[in-house]
Amino acid sequence: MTLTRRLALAAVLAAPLAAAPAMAQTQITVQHALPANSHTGVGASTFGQAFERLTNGRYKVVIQRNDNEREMVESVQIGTIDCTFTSTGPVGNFVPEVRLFDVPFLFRDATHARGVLDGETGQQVLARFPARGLVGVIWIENGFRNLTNSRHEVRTPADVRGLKIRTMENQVHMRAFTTLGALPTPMAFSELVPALQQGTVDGQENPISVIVANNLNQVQRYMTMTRHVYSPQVMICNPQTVGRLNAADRALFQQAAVEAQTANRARVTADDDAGVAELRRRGMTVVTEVDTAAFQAALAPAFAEWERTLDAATLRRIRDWQ
Ligand code: EAX
Repeated sequence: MTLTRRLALAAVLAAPLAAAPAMAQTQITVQHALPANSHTGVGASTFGQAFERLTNGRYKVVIQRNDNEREMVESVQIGTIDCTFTSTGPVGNFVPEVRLFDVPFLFRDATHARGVLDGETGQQVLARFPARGLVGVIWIENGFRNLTNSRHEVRTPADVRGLKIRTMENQVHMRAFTTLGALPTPMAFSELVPALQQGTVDGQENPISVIVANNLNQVQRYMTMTRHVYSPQVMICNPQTVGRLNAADRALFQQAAVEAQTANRARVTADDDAGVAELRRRGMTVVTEVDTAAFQAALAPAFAEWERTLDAATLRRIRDWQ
């Protein structure tokens, strides 16, 4: 069902009465969160266009939006959709090794993060997906996350204390906010805007790319450039979907994924470059001066815990990456 083979309508209409080889077209359904005009939407549509082009239309890629990332991963696992482009937010609940990359202040900058994910460590973590009934195809990204809220300017860790913050359904992020004295409330992205409107939570944290694409400035007054954690995204597919591709098509599939990665990262970089000015233009108060060392120091008990509960050797290898 996930990979429906159907006769292309054009081939049927054009077919002469005598038997002619009809072009069989295979459909692949890809879901992603966020609007089409966002880094994630651009990544997914680039993948779709590239794979259709590279296979001369033997495949049709259908792109759908779904702002519940846990649900998308579950759908890929059971095979009701073929692939998803998702943040790692909920993915550690399926593939625990992914949690390594959710540790705050682990990556210095985008070059560091992209280098680690495209290198040996990133590939080793993708290799853990099949044991969980998933295929990790390629790392794409959300970017560095920043804190927004509707109460007051946040400059120091003390300013975070007592804020009700929506987090993703992610143990590592929740632990970080608890350690800072905030009250983390995990929920799907689809529930975020209503929760901010109703005041169920005071704030949230997301990369500029997400804040701009979803107009979160309409429900949040203050943003602080905490860049407290790099937020990877990953393209995940159903094992049977990938397994049905022959070797040549598998290579084209990967090539299309690389094109998606390039487009996605370029958009995140552009959004980050233009984002502060854009959000100020939309009326947000943006704090750019942040005492990063103070936030890192405030997280010391959580870092000590992650050294014990996550793979300490790999964390060290990631930090040492040059
Ligand atoms: O993947 O849930 C989140 O905050 C994510 O960053 C967002 O949906 C994009």
